[in-house]
Amino acid sequence: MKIICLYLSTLLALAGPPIDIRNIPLANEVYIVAIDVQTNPSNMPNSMLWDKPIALLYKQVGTFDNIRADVVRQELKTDFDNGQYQPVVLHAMQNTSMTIHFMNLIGEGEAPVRIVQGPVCKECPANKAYTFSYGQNADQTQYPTYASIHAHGVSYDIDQDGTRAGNNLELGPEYDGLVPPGQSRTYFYKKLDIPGLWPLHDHANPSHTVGRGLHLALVVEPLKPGVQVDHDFLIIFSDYPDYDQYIDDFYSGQFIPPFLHMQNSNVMHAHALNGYAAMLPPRMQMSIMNGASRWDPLRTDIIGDPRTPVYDVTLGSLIRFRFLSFGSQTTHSFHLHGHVWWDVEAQKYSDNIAVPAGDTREIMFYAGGQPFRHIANFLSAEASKTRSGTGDWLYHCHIIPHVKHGMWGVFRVRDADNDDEDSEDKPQGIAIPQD
Ligand SMILES: [Cu+2]
Repeated sequence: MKIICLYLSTLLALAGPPIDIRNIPLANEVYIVAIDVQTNPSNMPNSMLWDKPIALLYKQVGTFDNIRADVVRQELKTDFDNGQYQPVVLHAMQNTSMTIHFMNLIGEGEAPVRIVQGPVCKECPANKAYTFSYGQNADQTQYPTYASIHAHGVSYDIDQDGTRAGNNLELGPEYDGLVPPGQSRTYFYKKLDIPGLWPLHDHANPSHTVGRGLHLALVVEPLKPGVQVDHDFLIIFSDYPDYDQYIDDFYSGQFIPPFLHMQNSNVMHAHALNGYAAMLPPRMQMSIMNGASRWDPLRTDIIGDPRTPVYDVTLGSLIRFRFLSFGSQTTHSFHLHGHVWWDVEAQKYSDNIAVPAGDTREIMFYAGGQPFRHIANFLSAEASKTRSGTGDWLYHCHIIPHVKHGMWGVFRVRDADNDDEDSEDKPQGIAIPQD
């Protein structure tokens, strides 16, 4: 353990930054680009990858003047590598409008091309090389590079739908909500009439793009203010399909390269929270290398914090979590150890809430304490703040394989009055080297 501690300060794992909606300024006119970025959103060391996956991402920018695809691409890549990437979150008041100027930069500039060796599924012929490429020269029939923004929950006219469907195109080209590479258009949502959290995503080629990151969130604040919370956290669930080729066969204690297990293995997806996946197999391997056991992959003191969000909150603070799932294949869930909340939809207390794909949920509770409820059948306000107390409480999706594939993190409850115990000096372990 002492040896591990020597490496503390230089090898801290970079946890993804939590999204607190209270910190996102209100805006009713924004500029957003879509772009392809070759990056590694997991903690899988790059040496274990055939090639880094290509994420397809939105990025909010100040203006389209002098915008350069390669600059935007590099900024996103740097953010990802530094653990600073955040999905786009728009924030506006109820009954206002929203104007999104949208530019499709997918494939523009020095666009990445990704070669995948070997099959990605049992049905795929062995040794077939797959090429993902984007841009004007890409195979438009296989990987179209058109992009759009399709909004849930807001009021808009049919030509703002971001979707090519039915007879709409017969009305004219302006009714085509899709944007070719290098071009732009404006989406106008005339009224954000229903408060809450809404998903927005690409609808040009959603089966290819949404799982790879082409999604964002819109939070519409109610005109009548609700409960004042100390933190208003947002978690976006997603699952990158490009890790399918990595076999889930680490439990012998050694990672087996994927080309040795091309067929008949359980495939591994990267199940991500706010864009990052904290896969367990590399952490198990690192745990063993750091002198611990393969039962220790969740430990910060051995391997550092995960790349997924780590929530650092004070005991008794009132927390709202909002969830949005872009799961491409299944529902995800949020289970938090040591805490319960009132599940409005299920009309019961719960410590696990399912979030179906394309849907949203929200919960409220006191950190380390009781659930929050608008009725007075609980303990006094002060007493309700403590129930389980301080500590690093694990949170994770309760579809258990998704934990292994990255969908977990730490909800860190500190005692504000006890700085010694909760100091920053706790061991952080040796993080997984990215290369
Ligand atoms: Cu899940």
